[in-house]
Amino acid sequence: MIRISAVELRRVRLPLVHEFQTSSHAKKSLEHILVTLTSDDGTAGWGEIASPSGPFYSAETVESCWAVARDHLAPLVLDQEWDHPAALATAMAKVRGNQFARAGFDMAAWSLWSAARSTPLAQALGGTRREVEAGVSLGIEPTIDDLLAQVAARVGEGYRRVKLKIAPGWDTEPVRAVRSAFPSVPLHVDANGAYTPAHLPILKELDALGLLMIEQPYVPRALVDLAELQAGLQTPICLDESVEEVDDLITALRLGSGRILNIKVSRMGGLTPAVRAHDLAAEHGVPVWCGGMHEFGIGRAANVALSALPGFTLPSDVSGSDKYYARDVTTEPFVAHDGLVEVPSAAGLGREPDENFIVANTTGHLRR
Ligand code: OSB
Ligand code: MG
Repeated sequence: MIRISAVELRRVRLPLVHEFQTSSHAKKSLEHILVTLTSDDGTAGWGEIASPSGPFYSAETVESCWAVARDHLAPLVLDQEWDHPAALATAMAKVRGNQFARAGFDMAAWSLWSAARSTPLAQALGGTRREVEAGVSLGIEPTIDDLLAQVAARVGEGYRRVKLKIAPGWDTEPVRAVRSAFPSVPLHVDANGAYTPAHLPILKELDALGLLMIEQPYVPRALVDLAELQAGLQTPICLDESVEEVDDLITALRLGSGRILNIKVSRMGGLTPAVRAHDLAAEHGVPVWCGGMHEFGIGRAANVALSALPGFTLPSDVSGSDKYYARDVTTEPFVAHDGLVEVPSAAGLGREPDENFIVANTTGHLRR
């Protein structure tokens, strides 16, 4: 049995190398919370709470995550004995919602558990790949020329597919421009819930552009409307914000609200539910890929390990660290070569936190 004797939370702020804008929010820097769980025998596990600062992607914020982590998750984890991360995740599921906050703790539990068993995290999760295919997610740019320059740079670096953020007013025109400049690049769009059934004519135009998928066209809970939309489109709908719980996926599969699933460790509350979503999607023949929240190296290690599972048959949003940060929180960054990211083969997370760099960028710290 494992017993956690210390929990540490650190808020760390890093500037993005390139400002990122979606239909729901814009950001120049990120503040994520690093979670360290230390067991009785001194083994440490690291996790990352990757919530955006404002409640525009999900209901969570850095402040809400900090409060829930400090007042609910840390005491709960210090009180438990567990033999597998799934057992701790079951205990933490007493906390409703707050997936980003729970994900940081669940990730740290998996990291600790796999390190204690001298097993690479990917293998502990059931991963089978040695490298994963990386796609890139491009924000809304000031002009179409700026967007084309971004696409050219990323395609030049070898990324396997390009995802474009869209919003009403920034959709068919930029997508057509990218499509005609890069006719053979696998392309998909992500609306972050910005459209409604009233926008059907635009969605039909996008449907004719040969996209891999249209990600989250409607608001998260519009599962019935999404099913109606999917029935009238050739292009698969990919669900992101709609699936916060495995039960949301059960509903979406029953209704036919989409044909592809973006699994985000953060959005679903950790690696434990992410693996369950992967297994359920696989049973239904639904391809999955791993989405990102601009994670630092700790959360990125979890994303890369998860992407090694067999159902992740589409390129994931696991770009190299350099696409986001001049310097990462791990001593070794993640690197994409020819659109592939190597799955760490060392025990545990496979990346070491760069403690000096973390301390230098810490904006808040607590130990329990
Ligand atoms: O919808 O996938 C999204 C970033 C912030 C909020 C929402 C999303 C994203 C991304 C980032 O697309 C992808 C990445 O981490 O590379
Ligand atoms: Mg998305």
